[in-house]
Amino acid sequence: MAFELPPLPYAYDALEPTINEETMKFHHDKHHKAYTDKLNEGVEKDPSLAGKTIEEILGVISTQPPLVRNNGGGYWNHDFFWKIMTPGGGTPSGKLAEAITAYGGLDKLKEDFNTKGAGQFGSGWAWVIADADGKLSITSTPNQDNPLMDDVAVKGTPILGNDVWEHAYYLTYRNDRPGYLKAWWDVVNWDEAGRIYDSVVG
Ligand code: MN3
Repeated sequence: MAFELPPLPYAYDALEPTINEETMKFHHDKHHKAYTDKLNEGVEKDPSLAGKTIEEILGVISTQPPLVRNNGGGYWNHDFFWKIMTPGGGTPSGKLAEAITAYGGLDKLKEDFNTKGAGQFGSGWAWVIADADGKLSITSTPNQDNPLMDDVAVKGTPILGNDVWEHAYYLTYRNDRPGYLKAWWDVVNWDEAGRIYDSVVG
């Protein structure tokens, strides 16, 4: 069974002015669709991947060619990205809010995340991840790698992630990646991030 492009959970213009409609249309309909289609090409070429979930594929990504790595990562990362954004944003609550306090507070979390995202050379992602005990940390990955891959430097469960490829921000922010990173917090879906966090700590 082929992977399908998941629909955006809101309208293309719902995240304006943080992310504009044109960016969302290209990002979802062109970029995410291309990752989805190419992932399916890769899966068709390897019978051992038949019936596997995307998370299962990411868990054995060290055995896979670049076609599956880049597009499997791109498929998962963008599905996650749409879900952890929402119009109007919000604030962290519950166990996730407690974990952020333990980390050093929300301002520190944002600052460390923005620094990591701005410092990722070339294309990639910045992440807030949780370990099995629920401890939060900040990491980044190149290209479409993510912390679920079996061979990345820092593994964990993604709680938040921001796409720092130029296609994610260039139409509005041009070369100002730090400005995009700073503005992005206005559309973070803290309810969804909290649900993911709760699933980690049980
Ligand atoms: Mn992208």
